[in-house]
Amino acid sequence: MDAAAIAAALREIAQHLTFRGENQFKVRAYENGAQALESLGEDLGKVIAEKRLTQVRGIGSSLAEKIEELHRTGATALLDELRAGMPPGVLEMARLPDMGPKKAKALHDALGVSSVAELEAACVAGKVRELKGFGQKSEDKILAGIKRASSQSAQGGGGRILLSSALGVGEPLLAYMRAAPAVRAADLAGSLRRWRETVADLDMVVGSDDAAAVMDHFVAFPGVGEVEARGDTKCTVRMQTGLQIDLRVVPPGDYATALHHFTGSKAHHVVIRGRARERGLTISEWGVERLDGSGKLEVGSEAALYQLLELPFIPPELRENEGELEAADGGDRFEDLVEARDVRGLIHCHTTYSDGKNSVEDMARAADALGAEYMTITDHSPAAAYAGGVGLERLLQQWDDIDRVQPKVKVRILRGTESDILEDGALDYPREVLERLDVVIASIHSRMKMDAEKMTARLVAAMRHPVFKIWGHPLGRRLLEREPFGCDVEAVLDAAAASRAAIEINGDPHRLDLEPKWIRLARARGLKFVVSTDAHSIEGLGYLRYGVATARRGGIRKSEVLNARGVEEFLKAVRPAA
Ligand code: DGT
Ligand code: CA
Ligand code: CA
Ligand code: ZN
Repeated sequence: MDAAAIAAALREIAQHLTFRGENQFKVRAYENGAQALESLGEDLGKVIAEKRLTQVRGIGSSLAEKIEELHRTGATALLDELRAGMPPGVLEMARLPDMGPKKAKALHDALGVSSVAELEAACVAGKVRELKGFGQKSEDKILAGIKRASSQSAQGGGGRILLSSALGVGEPLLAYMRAAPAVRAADLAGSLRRWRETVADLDMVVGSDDAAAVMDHFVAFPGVGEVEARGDTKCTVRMQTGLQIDLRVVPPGDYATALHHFTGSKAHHVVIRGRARERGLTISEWGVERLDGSGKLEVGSEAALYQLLELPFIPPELRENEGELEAADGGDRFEDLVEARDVRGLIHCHTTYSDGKNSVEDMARAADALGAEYMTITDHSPAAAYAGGVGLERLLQQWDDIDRVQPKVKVRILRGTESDILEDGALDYPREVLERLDVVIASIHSRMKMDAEKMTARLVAAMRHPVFKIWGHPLGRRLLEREPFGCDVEAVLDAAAASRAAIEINGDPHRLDLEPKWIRLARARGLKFVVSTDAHSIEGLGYLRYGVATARRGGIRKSEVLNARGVEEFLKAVRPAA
């Protein structure tokens, strides 16, 4: 079995374990292992042979054993046993949107359906609506979900991977390519350069006078499995993990226009090309030409390209035709979009007090090394028991710990919590405890499947609490795993605006929540934001860049980001007792 197939097997194990209601840490361990394999970037066989598997981040010793077994024999007893207990078709049902293991199992038990096709037939025959706890509405929803899933797989939607996994391959590849003597300029392009949350493949553009030499170097990149196509200017390879990489090599003079073309998006290009024609120009992947046939224009940069169209430079994160061109027409220059260097405080950090991997001291030292002015220690509250929610006594201990560590570091350590928004909209911890904290992030971690009306009421009620200051990972999505939960987002944003709560832009690459389309509506209401890491380890502090990119995609300006301000101003805006 190759790395991609083993990753799929590990994900299947994770789904079975979820199905069985096993401990979330165990489930997460398999998911992390799968992700580690997908972004391995080198030959798995070699890693195993050199006994380096446990050195890969996300792979512990027991997981390493299973991976070796799968690699060697193509099977593992655990998965065989799990499959015997649960037909694969039912697992597939569980993967439908809004379904999940519990519902799939209930349908399997009640109707005897063991595949998506059988489930669809049962819905069409009206059998689901007759079941206790289901009804007409859920029957319609299931049918809609089946439709959505099948159209997604028709578009190859199943093949997308997380941005962070793609960067795990793309960044080493970029460094490798730039080191080649024939390479004059190189960049990653496509959805990755636009910082989309998931990508289908990697795209790279290289400027060079010697395309053959560039391609020879490219196909020798460690981890390349197959060369799928190779021409004079284009080359496509597939990594052993299954990830496809498209390379385009152009003469250095064409570099800017080629990079622009391969950055996309297609939707942005459609509008840009229309504007070019209005100005007597035509833009294609080959460059910019005059419509009168007088030849190609020299375009030295993307900014110059936009200038030809009387537009300001539009940052790649915004190139989706989701309002950026209208904004430009309205006079927006996009110059003050938030940048990583604007961020002064690392927000939403977990420690070993709850489910983090590192101590308060380790996290603070790491924040120092990153040059942060302040950080918030915001571990889980007691209701999040599965994540080691911190009881009152331990919370007091943590405050002592912070006092002990503070003199040793430059970064100002703020006391906080990630307080669970309970089912009725109450916040976890008594109010007098919350008021003694510097920062409260309020998030939902449980009961995410309540109907949209109830969820809206729950959130609106939570936002009425005077201590509600930051709405953590707002819609609870987990990319490629879980849809955002249903609620009337606009009504909730109205409530946030009324209570002057800030919106978190969560940088965990599995979340990237709130997403750009809602960020734009939040901005329109004058809401403020915190760009967070949701770090559960020292490495997790590096998630800031994903938060910043997501904020930029939503058009967020430096002035709208509370943690781009000094600590006193930040506290004035978020302190629960203020
Ligand atoms: P992905 O790969 O689905 O995550 O998204 P992209 O945007 O990376 O799409 P991809 O890899 O198919 O193409 C990379 C860029 O190349 C795309 O953003 C724009 C450009 N491009 C590719 N095909 C076309 C096309 O048919 N028309 C236009 N105008 N541009 C294209
Ligand atoms: Ca792509
Ligand atoms: Ca591509
Ligand atoms: Zn959380």
